[in-house]
Amino acid sequence: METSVDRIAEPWGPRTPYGSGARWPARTDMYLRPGTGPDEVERWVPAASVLHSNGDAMDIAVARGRIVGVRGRAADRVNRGRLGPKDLFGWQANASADRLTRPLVRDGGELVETDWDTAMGRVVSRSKRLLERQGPGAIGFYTTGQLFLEEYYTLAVIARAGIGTNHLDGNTRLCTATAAEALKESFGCDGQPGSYTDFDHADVIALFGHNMAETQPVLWMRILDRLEGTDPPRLVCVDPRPTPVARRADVHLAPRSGTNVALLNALLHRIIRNGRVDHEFIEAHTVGFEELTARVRECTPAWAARICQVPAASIERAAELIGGAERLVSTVLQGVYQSHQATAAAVQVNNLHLVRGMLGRPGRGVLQMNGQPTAQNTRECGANGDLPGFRNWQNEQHVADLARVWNVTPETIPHYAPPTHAMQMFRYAEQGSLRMLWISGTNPAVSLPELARIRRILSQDRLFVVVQDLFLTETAQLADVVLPAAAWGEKTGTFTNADRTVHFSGKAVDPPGEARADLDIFLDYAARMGFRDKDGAPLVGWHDAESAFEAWQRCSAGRPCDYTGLSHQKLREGGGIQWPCNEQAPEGTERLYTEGFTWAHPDVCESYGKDLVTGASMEPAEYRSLNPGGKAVIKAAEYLPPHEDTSVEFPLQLITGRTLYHFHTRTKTGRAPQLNAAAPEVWVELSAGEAAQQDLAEGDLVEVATPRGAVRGRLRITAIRDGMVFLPFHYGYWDTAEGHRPGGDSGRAANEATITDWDPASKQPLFKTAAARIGLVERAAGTPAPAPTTTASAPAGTGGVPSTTGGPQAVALHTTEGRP
Ligand SMILES: Nc1nc2c(c(=O)[nH]1)N[C@H]1C(S)=C(S)[C@@H](COP(=O)(O)OP(=O)(O)OC[C@H]3O[C@@H](n4cnc5c(=O)[nH]c(N)nc54)[C@H](O)[C@@H]3O)O[C@H]1N2
Ligand SMILES: Nc1nc2c(c(=O)[nH]1)N[C@H]1C(S)=C(S)[C@@H](COP(=O)(O)OP(=O)(O)OC[C@H]3O[C@@H](n4cnc5c(=O)[nH]c(N)nc54)[C@H](O)[C@@H]3O)O[C@H]1N2
Ligand SMILES: [Mo]
Repeated sequence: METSVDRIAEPWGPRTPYGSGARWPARTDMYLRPGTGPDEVERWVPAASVLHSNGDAMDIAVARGRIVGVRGRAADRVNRGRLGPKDLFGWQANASADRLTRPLVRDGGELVETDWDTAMGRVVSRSKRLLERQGPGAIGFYTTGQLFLEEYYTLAVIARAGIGTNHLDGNTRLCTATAAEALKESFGCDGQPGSYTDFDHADVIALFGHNMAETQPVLWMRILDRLEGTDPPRLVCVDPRPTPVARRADVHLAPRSGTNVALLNALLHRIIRNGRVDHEFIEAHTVGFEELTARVRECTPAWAARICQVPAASIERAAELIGGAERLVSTVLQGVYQSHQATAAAVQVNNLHLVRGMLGRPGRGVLQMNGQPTAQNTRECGANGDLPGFRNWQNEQHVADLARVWNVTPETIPHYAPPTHAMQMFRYAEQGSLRMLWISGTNPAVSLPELARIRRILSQDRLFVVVQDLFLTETAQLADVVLPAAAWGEKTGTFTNADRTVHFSGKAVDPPGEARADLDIFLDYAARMGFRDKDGAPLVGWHDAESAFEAWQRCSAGRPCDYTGLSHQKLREGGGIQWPCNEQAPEGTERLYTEGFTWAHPDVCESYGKDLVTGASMEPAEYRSLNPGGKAVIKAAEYLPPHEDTSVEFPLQLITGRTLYHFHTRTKTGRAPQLNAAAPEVWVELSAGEAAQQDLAEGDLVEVATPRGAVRGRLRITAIRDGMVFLPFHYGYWDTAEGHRPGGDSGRAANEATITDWDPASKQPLFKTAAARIGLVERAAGTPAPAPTTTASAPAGTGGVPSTTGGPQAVALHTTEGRP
């Protein structure tokens, strides 16, 4: 059956209900540029989405050398043909007239166009001078969760063995550092235990600080289809905002921000008290249960209710659902990772699964979610604060093994301390020990906390800044050298989604002008720098995406993220496959830990764990005595109050986050007309009660201020909890209508106001815990806030706010498989 739907007005499209344990029916979504018929498409090039971590598989439609649309792949395990609004419309940004097409260098204060030789020449001569005068510690690399596996691996080899610096991290630090840390703390190693197919079996699904409906809309479609089918699962949602998830939940807990640990400890308290634990599983597979029991003994629902400001009865009800589940799936995302006590809270969700034995079987899984499309690869390849292949920097044998793969001496690879995290790299730049920062695929002048400070750091004369991007972003405008990169659809590679599914993404069209694939830029740098291995052969011995993939396969061999059974060809032809994929598991691995926690053993684990309060790394001997047999670690945590709490001067909690239609700093979604129109400007959310108290109304222009800075936007009154203000963080000072406003304070980026503070264990910044005040700037005069009505920002009242629609430009096609 074929239907067409305005996918701005109806972001999740039509339902295809299915029952517990059945296969999710296919629904193929397609959007072609208006006026283009399917018969005009000359080629369909396999790819997957890069606008979230879900890995929606799609084909890119090409006609006359241009991308003209996209279509979901019905056979793929991840999306069974479905696409979200950003997948459907986001590709249009590729053809934007303001793409970077030539390198730029700063001359006499201005950025001017130049050729690649000149631009790379400057990067190479600065690198060599710094290496000679100050050593490798003067050079840092800040990358992303949005390049391809082949690119991260090449960058990791360049930084860790070529330059020999410890300063390499991704913006994954802002994104999924806590996911990685929580997995390491509980299971000894990164890698999602669960699988998306667990949603097909679950009888209870619990989402912790995860607005899945807006941030992974295709996975939410899977849950919606279960909710409409036979034996629907029960939903628990923990989120202070009235998200579409919260609206569908059987129990919605809306805690004060920063109180996740108190809430989770109360859930654990009830579950243990009521004997809803699997003693056999605990005995066979875990250590630490006694300590957890003691830690949560006093954490009654009534105690947590006071801290979280949610009804104790609701906590009890949630504990009953989770405690009674036979097939429990939990997901965790930024409401935990970017909030106070991030790692401690994320680990308690793992503990819920460990004490209930809810792992390693269909419908029993935890997903410490990723956010960015390729964040998993940043971590695997060691382009974040880890060594490649989940090797342990504190384990000499792991370092020696990596040195063997690279044919360098172990001393070449810095491992005297944990790899430097991004927040520390910016601190080193601020203090002056870091003199060159190469930024690829991220826009820190909008996405890091406390932007006035970030602008100050990046504009220093003594810091040489290289920015590699598609556009002249807020960050690129502060650079000394700007390198124009090819985008998704213009280059070839692979990447891995949140449930370990690896996809191939092909080159559909040529990049504009002289723009080059990130891989080619890194390879060019390696060649110009002349990096050698210990026998004098080139350190980076590959020359294209396929040979880079093969090099990575050698590095991943025998590791948890084993790619040896995959190839570009296999992925291109067969669609997504979950790692590990090797001789023992040639079709990939659906679930980890079906036979015990194999990667937690002291000899093989990626990390010995950290103190969740101080962040201090545990010593190998400590871990060995705690966990000699390599079981899962149940790590308890005490609730501690947030560092920056509300006060008389700053009475509101400030949280920040996303809306369905935009991706991050909008370099792509702001250039896609349908997406831009759905949420064209920043807004501010407040509850009706709070607004009445401050004498504010829908559409009023207000200012949200913290000790760091202020943001102005129009007010949207929603069903958000009292005492809280929400800002979307998407809006920098770049604007389609107004052009560039370089320099100065934007007044509309949420991060003007956020705090420089991070979780002690994962080092992830706390974008969701700060104190603020709000004040009126100008009355509305009848204009509502420019916030979508289809999402968490839906107006609390009904009157006066027109519904968000996309019109004829936003109509997509759906072909649905016959009802099972
Ligand atoms: N549309 C869209 N989708 C995206 C992205 C995007 O930019 N736009 N980005 C992708 C990326 S990189 C990421 S990381 C993910 C993020 O995906 P999510 O984590 O789902 O998105 P956020 O809006 O950052 O935060 C989720 C929720 O946390 C809640 N929250 C805030 N403070 C607390 C707290 O203390 N406790 C609890 N329990 N909840 C709290 C907020 O109310 C918010 O609804 O989305 C991915 N998908
Ligand atoms: N206040 C607040 N701040 C936050 C968050 C929050 O919830 N609240 N969330 C945080 C999170 S989870 C994340 S992930 C970050 C995201 O923050 P950023 O990574 O800074 O945001 P993006 O806009 O995705 O920036 C990616 C950049 O890479 C460019 N790009 C895209 N594709 C390519 C490519 O193939 N090659 C190259 N070289 N460049 C490319 C894009 O044009 C864009 O400039 O923001 C963080 N900041
Ligand atoms: Mo993220």
